[in-house]
Amino acid sequence: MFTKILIANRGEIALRIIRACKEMNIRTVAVYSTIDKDSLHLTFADETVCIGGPAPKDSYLNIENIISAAICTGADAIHPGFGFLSENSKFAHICEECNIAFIGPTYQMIENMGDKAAARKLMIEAGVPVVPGSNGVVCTIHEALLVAKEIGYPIMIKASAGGGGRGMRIVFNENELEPAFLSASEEASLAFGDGSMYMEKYIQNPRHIEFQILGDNHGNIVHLGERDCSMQRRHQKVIEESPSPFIREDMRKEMGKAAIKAAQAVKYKNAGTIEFIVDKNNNFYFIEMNTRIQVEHPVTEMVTGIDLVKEQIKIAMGKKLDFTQEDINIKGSAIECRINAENPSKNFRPSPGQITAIYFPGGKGVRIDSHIYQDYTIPPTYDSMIAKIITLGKDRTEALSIMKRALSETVIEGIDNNIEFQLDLLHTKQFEEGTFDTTFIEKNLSKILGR
Ligand code: MV4
Repeated sequence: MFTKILIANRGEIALRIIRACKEMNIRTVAVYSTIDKDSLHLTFADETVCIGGPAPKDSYLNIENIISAAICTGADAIHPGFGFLSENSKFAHICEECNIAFIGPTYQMIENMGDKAAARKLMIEAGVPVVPGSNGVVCTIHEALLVAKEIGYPIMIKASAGGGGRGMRIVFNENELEPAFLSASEEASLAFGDGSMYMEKYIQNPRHIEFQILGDNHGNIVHLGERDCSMQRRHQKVIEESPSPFIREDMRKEMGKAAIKAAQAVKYKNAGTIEFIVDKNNNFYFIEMNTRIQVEHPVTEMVTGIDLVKEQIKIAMGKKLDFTQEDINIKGSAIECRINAENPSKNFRPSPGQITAIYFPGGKGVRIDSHIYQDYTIPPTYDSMIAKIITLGKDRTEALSIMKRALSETVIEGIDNNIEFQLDLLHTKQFEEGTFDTTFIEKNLSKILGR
């Protein structure tokens, strides 16, 4: 049993984790950078430790300082949240060696799934549908040309060490292949210290559907349904929802089975996400696995009633899952809108600064996950997400009407934000009908902004 958990993160996810700990009677240690000295996660935690300067590499990415803070405060475990060190296998390994539980999968799993070409190869071997493409890494131009000839253009070249849209190139014909391969590999070398590339057929206008997985240390693995994350801009999700408006029950069953198979193939432990892309003909393909709790986890919590962060902690303590796949029921429909300090009409330019007035909505079916408060100053140093507004309705129509009502009640003054943009998105025909894909915002930006 853990008696004290250190939260190696900041912002709303740090609050989210502290809240779970409090309800479980576990003491908490908040760590912070100097620029976060007035952050709410410090107020909520039992103890606080400053771990360095504002730059992530000096604090939230500083492994030595975080481990020292854990040892000094006698923490049994570290919850990494998302971003920062959450998918850093070296960090997870060091925690293990220091006898501090890392609340997440083993460092080997993080490493295996972080290598996207290796993950793809593993899924092919496990019989999980993947996009037609290379069997693992492609080492030479010669090999790349052969693979491309076999699967047909357009193709996508992806960095093994990339993920989340980084280090990718679309190639439309043979002439483009060599320069694209070389420049992408060069870029990946510089960015990730690893220039390995793999290839996939390019799926046009895909939808992004991900399955939430939980696995315990006793071999039990369940899925908690899907999240539709197709409403995104430049690989940043903007609205997420569960269930997906376009997936029918038979397809959900089939994708859920594939997601479980994928997680079983790596004997997955703790919370994870299997990402699929879905094409126009409803073919689905595994693309990546995320080995962390995700920003959009609340929509799954709303429709399943399961507290994912508490489950993560219980799993890390060695407890068995106390429900089976049959026990999991998806009830109602949940939508999450990410509220960012940014100006959508100025190319989504970040808008840090002081919040001068704030009012968050309430009422039936509304959940707010946020760390901001009156007079808080949003630092320019980190992500611009300042709140998540999540609504739950008996069906999608109700969840949507609650969201429109909730967003229209919200007041955030002193900084620019994307609330009006979110309202405009919710009122588009494509969102109302659930017919959007991952290219929707980029293709319709001027229309959405001009509403
Ligand atoms: C693709 C694809 C089309 N074909 N792979 C982008 C993020 C990364 N997780 C994978 N991504 C994509 N991979 C093939 N073979 C299109 C995307 C993609 C995308 C995927 C999910 C959500 C949003 C996206 C936006 C643009 C491109």
